[in-house]
Amino acid sequence: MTQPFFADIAPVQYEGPDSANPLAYRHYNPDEIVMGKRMEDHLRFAVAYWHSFAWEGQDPFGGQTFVRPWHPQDRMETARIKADAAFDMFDILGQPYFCWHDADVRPEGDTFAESLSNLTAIIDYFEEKMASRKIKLLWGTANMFSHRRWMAGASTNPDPDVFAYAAATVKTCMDATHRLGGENYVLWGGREGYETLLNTDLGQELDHMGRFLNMVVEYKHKIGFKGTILVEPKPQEPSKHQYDFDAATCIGILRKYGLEGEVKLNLEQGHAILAGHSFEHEIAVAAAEGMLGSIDMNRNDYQSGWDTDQFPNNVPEVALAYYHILKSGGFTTGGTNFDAKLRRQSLDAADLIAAHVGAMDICARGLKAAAAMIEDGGLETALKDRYAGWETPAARAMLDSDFDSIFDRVLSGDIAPEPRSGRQEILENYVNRFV
Ligand code: XLS
Ligand code: NI
Ligand code: NI
Repeated sequence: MTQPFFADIAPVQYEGPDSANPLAYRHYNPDEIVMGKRMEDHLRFAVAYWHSFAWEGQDPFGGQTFVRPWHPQDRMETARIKADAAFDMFDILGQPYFCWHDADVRPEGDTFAESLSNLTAIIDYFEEKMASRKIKLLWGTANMFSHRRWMAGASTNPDPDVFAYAAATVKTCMDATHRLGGENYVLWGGREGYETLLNTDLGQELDHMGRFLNMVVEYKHKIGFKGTILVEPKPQEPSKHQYDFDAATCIGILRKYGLEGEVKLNLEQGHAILAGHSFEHEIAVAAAEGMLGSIDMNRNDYQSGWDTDQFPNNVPEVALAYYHILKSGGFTTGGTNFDAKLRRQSLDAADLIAAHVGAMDICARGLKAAAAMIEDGGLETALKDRYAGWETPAARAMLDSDFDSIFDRVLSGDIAPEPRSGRQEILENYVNRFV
């Protein structure tokens, strides 16, 4: 341990399902083989620097509740203490990845140049720490939503100076991600949207966002970054309306600006819920388009209607998410990033460890259930059966015909639709056998 914060917490071990130790893995067993692959390599867990180390416990009605050795976070000295604590936690959890925003890891400078030199110094520090560990960077990203300069958006800001600042910021964050061997680069447009159409030219803002995303891709190729560029959909919050509303909307935007072969999606459970979807819906939409990149695993409160970013705690839901991930071939450069934060009363270092341990166990159970469903094949068989009618030559030929010839067949009496059960409850009961 380099810092006293986690001093009395030992590295977390797999102890099996019967262990009563609150800081042991009961299901996450990195070396266990699931569908021919190590569990660690399936799940590819990442810790999110922002929620675990940068967030101080504020909510809309109250300020800081956490008191950490790295507070206040406005100095390089405390940024290093924060990094020490973060890497101590990575050593305790043993998860293979982490993720950051520039603003999480370095203090804001008085000028762009000063912010950059702070970032560079911290990236040097990370590089040093990573050299002696197996921890890797899943993704880096730029925080272009907290500072007041971003209040009307980053690439969609009506002020071209802010667009310029955003471009320069993303360049530095891509450079830093590339230097650390990051496997993806994420763009989440929290303020790429609007508060009111009364002051917003929606079409122009979208064109600027499309051009900006193309610049990201051009720069990726220029520097030889081999990772995946990911866009993270969210319907609203902080903006009243965000352009990257959900997976389907993002796919439309990416196609419109010619980026479908270059950019994939990072899907988050809480954002799916905010958009009125289930997590597996978002994953299945992206997978159907070959654009499933990575996931931000968390859980939104189903009553409060805002982005509560809780740690996952629902095996059936997580199992269905991994079912669609496995069905699409599993992660390549992506992984499971815990974009999740403690409740603001959870003050202790042990709370932070327990939150991740529980979440990793929930995901491991979900993965095992998903793999068992795939190996059993029950859902796949039911799906094939439901669409079996399309296997007949007449049905297939219909797709290459036209309305008139279809009309003739229907009129001649050849076609007589017989409604069939969708068997939803039977299928739900089937899933419940595995979770
Ligand atoms: C916020 C987003 C954010 C992104 C990274 O709701 O989930 O944390 O994942 O900017
Ligand atoms: Ni989020
Ligand atoms: Ni997220």
